[in-house]
Amino acid sequence: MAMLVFLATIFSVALVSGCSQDKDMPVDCSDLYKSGQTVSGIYSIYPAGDIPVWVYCEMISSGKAEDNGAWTVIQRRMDGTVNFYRPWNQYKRGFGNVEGEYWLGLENMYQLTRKNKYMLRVDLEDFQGNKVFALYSSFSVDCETDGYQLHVSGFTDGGAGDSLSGHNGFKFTTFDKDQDVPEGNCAKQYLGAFWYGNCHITNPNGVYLWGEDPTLYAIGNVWSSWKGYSVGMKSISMKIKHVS
Ligand SMILES: [Ca+2]
Repeated sequence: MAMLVFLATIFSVALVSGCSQDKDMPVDCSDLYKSGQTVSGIYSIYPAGDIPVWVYCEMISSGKAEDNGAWTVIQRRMDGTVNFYRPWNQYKRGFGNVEGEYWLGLENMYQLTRKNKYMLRVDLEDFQGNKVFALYSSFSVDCETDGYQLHVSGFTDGGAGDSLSGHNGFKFTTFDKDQDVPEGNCAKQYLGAFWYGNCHITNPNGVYLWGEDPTLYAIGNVWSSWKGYSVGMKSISMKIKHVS
């Protein structure tokens, strides 16, 4: 029995990913763009240098400077087809459908942002077809043993207001891993998974609400600085761009 417990301990330790593995250069959508892949679509990238990860790349080469470049989509909701109420291991590894709704995975986000600087853009659309965005000049995620803590700063308003800076410095919480501020679990309370503080200003991985529902306060995929806590987004996507 003692040996079984010992083995189980070893096994659980081995499942936690390290913080500073030395691997090859990470490859993201920016690298693809530089190599001539200038069309938006699905590509495989190598955030950790060895294992391919499918991702949607938004390649934008016209318009304003803030739009241009190669954006690696790390989170996307668009039609409610994927369940985002999931456990820690799935948020760590990533899930969903890269052609539609998906989460790239916290470990991939950490691997991407630990070696290079990234900016973050959050695009939002409501069910009336209004589109806004929020831009952040710096985005990174710490390693798993640091709770995949979020670092986000440098807000520029694209009409959405700032619902994310208030999440800066918080660790990631799922229903089965509580790293938030309150005694309870914000993921359980608001049916999502996020860098919850006490608890949230935005809940992009919350329930797909299909619009406004005041009876379902703050559990939807809301961005409160734009539409409050009762209006779910038709689409929300988070994307990062390598900046030099
Ligand atoms: Ca808690």
